[in-house]
Amino acid sequence: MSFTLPKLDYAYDALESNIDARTMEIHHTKHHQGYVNKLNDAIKGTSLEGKSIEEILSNVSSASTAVRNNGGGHYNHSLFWKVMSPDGGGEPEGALKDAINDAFGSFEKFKDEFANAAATRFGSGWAWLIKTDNGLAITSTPNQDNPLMDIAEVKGTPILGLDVWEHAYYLHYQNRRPDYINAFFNVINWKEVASRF
Ligand code: MN3
Repeated sequence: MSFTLPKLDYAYDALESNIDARTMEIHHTKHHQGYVNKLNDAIKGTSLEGKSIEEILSNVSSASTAVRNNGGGHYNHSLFWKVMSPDGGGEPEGALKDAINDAFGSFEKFKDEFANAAATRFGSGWAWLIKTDNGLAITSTPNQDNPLMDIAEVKGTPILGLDVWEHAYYLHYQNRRPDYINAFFNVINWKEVASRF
């Protein structure tokens, strides 16, 4: 049993002009596929073979650097593709909306805090909206780490994640990470985020 690259629910050009087709195609077929391949190589013949990705990440401190980087890469990108949609954007509704208001005061304040976490993550990494025992929280992680990992500073279950590695935006946005972050809000699939919540 090994991990496989998930198919996208939409075409590579479906998120234009917020995220360009070439970036989506390279990101999915080269970067994410690379994490899948290297993760499978890293767990082959070890006690991690056959375990779920969540199980592996929850005890990643005892695993190799290759498992940490590529296991995180596989989980993070699998979530990332799902929380975007060509029909995305707007604002969450229902219980998720209430939880965002409880945690951050308003949707606008949530947006500002999430965008700030994404913009200020130095170098490569991710910004997250996570579910914790005390409600929702925003955090960020370096490289391919995530809040499911036992080594994470802030732990929780990711319900929204934004990839701020340059490979996620450089072709279209070059150094303008804040513009990419703003565009991401136009494609967030709030229905998917709500179902994970
Ligand atoms: Mn990426």
